[in-house]
Amino acid sequence: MDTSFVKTPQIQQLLDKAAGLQESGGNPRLKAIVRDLTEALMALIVRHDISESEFWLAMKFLGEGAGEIGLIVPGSGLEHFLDLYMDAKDAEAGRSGGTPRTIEGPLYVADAPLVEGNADLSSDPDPDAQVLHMTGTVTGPEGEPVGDAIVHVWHANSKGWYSHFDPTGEQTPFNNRRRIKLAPDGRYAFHSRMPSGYSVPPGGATDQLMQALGRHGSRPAHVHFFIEAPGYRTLTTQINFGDDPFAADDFAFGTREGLLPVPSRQGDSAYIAFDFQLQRA
Ligand code: MBD
Ligand code: FE
Repeated sequence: MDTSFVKTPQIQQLLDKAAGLQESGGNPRLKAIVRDLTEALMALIVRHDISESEFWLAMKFLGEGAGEIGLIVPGSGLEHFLDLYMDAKDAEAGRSGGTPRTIEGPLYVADAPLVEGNADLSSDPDPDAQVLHMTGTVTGPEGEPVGDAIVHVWHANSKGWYSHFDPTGEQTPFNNRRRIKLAPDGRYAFHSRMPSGYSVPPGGATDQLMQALGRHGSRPAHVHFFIEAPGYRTLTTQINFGDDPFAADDFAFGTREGLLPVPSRQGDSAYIAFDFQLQRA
């Protein structure tokens, strides 16, 4: 996008004054960013010849959609852009390898129960769902087991709802959320009830935006992870189920090559073996 537009002296003056550049107080980095953000928005108005009614429609959308900003950000691709930007900076710094990072999303909750051994993530029965058994290792760059890792894991229930964010109010706090402390061999194992894919709230701001773009607001079934261990870089990632109809069409752009295992489904159970590799800090 060409962000240049004809800036008259009045517009320059307006930009500088509005960003506080003529004041000695305030935060210099923020001033510079606010100035450039405002200029970029002005350029957008000019480039698309945005009318007043379109402008105010956009402001209304931002105001009323603020409660769904956590969905609008991944839906817009911006959250995945942060992954790509971090990847590019890593490549430039000669850092590579390990399990790919991908978006956190808006539904993590800190301080989940800390458990050890073969962990049961479920606090609620969810009786119609298959049982998911997930196992694997956490290793470092040389394949060494990372024994003192903590694996934060969180996922939806079989209706696609996350505990703490379930509009039906049916879930126990921290259902399908745990922090798993690994044994010295770097192996993890947990079981829970199979999650379903997630869709944005019908009629909400994100849904309206997706419809206006001719898109949908659905994600494949997936499981989120943070993996932290002393001396290693914390990994934010997730697996998406490779056999989900949305596996190749995730509205949040959270699916990535190498993060799409296909569960082995056998009767009431489904199995996923997945190994994580961390980078050194
Ligand atoms: C999710 O479960 C999610 O992971 C993201 C990124 C957005 C919406 C719901
Ligand atoms: Fe999610």
